Order: sequence, then C-alpha cells, then structure tokens
Amino acid sequence: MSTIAPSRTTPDLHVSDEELRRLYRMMVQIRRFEERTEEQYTRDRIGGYCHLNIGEEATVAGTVGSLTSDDYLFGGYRDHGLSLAVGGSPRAVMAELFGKETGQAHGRGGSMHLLDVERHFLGGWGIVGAQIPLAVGAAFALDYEGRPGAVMCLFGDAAVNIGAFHEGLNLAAIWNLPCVFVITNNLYGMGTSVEMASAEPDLWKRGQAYRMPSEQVDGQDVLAVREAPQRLLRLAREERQPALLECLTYRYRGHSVADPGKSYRPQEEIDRWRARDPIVMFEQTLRTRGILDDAAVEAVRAEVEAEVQDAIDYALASADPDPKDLYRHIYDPKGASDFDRMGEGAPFGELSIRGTNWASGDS
Ligand SMILES: Cc1ncc(C[n+]2csc(CCOP(=O)(O)OP(=O)(O)O)c2C)c(N)n1
Ligand SMILES: [Mg+2]
Repeated sequence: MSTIAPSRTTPDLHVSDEELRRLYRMMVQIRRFEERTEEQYTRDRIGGYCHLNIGEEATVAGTVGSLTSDDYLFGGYRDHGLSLAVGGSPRAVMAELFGKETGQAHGRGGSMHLLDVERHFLGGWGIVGAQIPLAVGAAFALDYEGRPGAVMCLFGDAAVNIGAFHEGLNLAAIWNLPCVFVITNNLYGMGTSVEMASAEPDLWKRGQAYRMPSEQVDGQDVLAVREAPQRLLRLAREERQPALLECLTYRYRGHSVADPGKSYRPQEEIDRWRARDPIVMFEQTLRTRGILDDAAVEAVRAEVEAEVQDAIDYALASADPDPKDLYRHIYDPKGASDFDRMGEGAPFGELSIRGTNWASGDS
C-alpha cells in the first residue's frame, strides 16, 4: 500500500444533527470533568499522578467517537477523557481517581490506569509507548480469530521516539494488522518541544517509513478529526490496512497537575492556541448551523455539571479497598509474596527504605 498525502483539514459536513450534539456533549463533559478533577486533586482527594485532557477534547472526541462496538481502544496515561468518550460512567472514572473500590479498576489503577473492558477500552498505560505493542497484539488477535473490528491506539508525540513505536508499526505493516495508530501531538513531551525531541518534527511522516497511509489533521477541529479515523478504521477493518494519524492539538494545562506548564511555553503560543479552543469553535459551528442555541448550550452545561457533581459525591461516599485485598484484581503470577515489603502509608509502598520504617513512623 502506498502512502497518501496528509489531509490536514477535511471537515466532514455529512454528519447527522444527533451525532453533532453527541460530539458536543462529549467534549463539554470531558472539559468539565477535568476541571473538577483538577479541583479535587488540589483538595487532596486524588493521589499520585494526574494528567488532564483540557484543550485536547476535539482530538479525543473525534478519534474515540469514531469507534464502533467491534473496535478496541488503547491509550496512554492522559486517559480520563478516553474512558468518558467510550461511554464509561463518570462515577466509575472519578471513583478510580479517588482510589476507591467502586472505581473502574477497583481503585488499584488510579488516574493513569483506567480500564473498561466491557466497552473495549483496554487502558490507560503509564509507560510512554507501552500501549503500542499491546495494541498490535490485540490487532493480531482480531485478525487471527477472524473477528470484524479494528484497534485504535492513541499515544503522545514523545512516544514516536520510543523503540516500541517502530517495532509496533513495522509488525502491523508486514502482518497487515487492523490497527489505527493515533499521535496526539500536543507539541510537548513534558517540558520538551517536538522540535527539540524529534529530528523529523512532521510526525505523520513516520508512518511512511512503514508504507502505511499517514495523515495529519487539525486536532482542534472535531469534525476534521472525526473524518480521518472513520475512513482509516474502515480501511483497517475491511482491508487489514494499518494507518498512522497525527492530530495537532495543545494542552491548556501543564503536563500533569503538578506542572504549571508556563516556564517552557511562550505566553504568545498559549494565547494563540487558546484562541482556537475546540469547544468554543465547535459551539460556533453548531450555532451557525442552527443546531445549538443559548438554551441548548445551557441545558448541556447544566446536565454535565450535575453529572460530574454526582460522580464526585459518589466517589467521596465510596469505600476504600480493604488492605487485605491488595492482591486482588492485579496480575500476580509469582503470588502475593512480592508484596510482603509493602507498607501502608509509605510513599512508594515500601515498608522499609534506607533505614526508614514507614509502618512504625520511625525515620
Ligand atoms: C518509557 C518512559 N520514559 C519516560 C517516562 C516519563 N514520562 C512520563 S510522561 C512523559 C512525556 C510524554 O509526552 P507525550 O508522549 O508527548 O504525551 P503527553 O504527556 O504530551 O500527552 C515522560 C517522558 C515514562 N513514563 N515512560
Ligand atoms: Mg505530548
């Protein structure tokens, strides 16, 4: 299969009103969920790492919103929006962030390891690029078992310089696996820009080395984003042709809630991307098309507000996992003995590090 030219922006104008409203609601839900998550983190109700999708809602909704019930999804650690976009319950996502037993992964995974097997969302992975070989394996399984779906694998711009990216794309190409690889290019891997990290900063071109269709879209324009994966997923399902899609977007917050995200990004750049807020832009499009008016916008916002508040209340009221059950729901081939050193309340779970006994409080 030869390569094809990048599409950049090809807004799909043939989308039903119902689908447009669904995408809009999805984006508003993700934004509000993330804003409230940030607030819950600062109130010390969420521990560990926490990476938000704010600013990237069109990329999330346009890609994940294109999956059918036969397809499977893999993502990185910036995954709250992904889990909501597959239709996951905000209650179960928030409870997972709070580390509660009622969470998507029974509180064992937290923010970076969401999981919704029922809806074919197979994580939520904390190691940069780790999801790529896993997604290729899932695509192989679909092909081997003669099942109809495809796999979508999302990862950040920094993952394209990880060995697993090259191994994964190469295998997918030579074995004709039904996998659509999606780069969420938000221009930075932590504080390092794509220009500083990548010898070829046009990341979509990487797919050409594996002779797969490779495209770039405007990740702030949900209709442009949505058009490309729909087409590429069809190619994957029907012709077992893998593809690479790059979505150009921007995170409005820092890398994680612990990073203000200002020192390495010029204010002018932040302002320029803020002026292209994906939700504001889509709302304008829908108003122009007569699909949304003030009352409809207000109704969506109120509905989402109540839903997210309900998720927070639910998470707060849910029980913590019982420490006795620490080994349940986890992959533990060697048995629980590996965890004997773990102590409750220790920063990294260790009972004893360099003479510090966290369990007794002595240091
Ligand atoms: C293999 C590996 N190396 C380093 C890290 C530390 N790390 C966590 S996030 C990150 C940046 C990844 O950036 P990108 O892929 O662009 O995703 P984004 O955070 O922008 O969504 C790094 C280097 C890691 N988790 N895994
Ligand atoms: Mg990035």
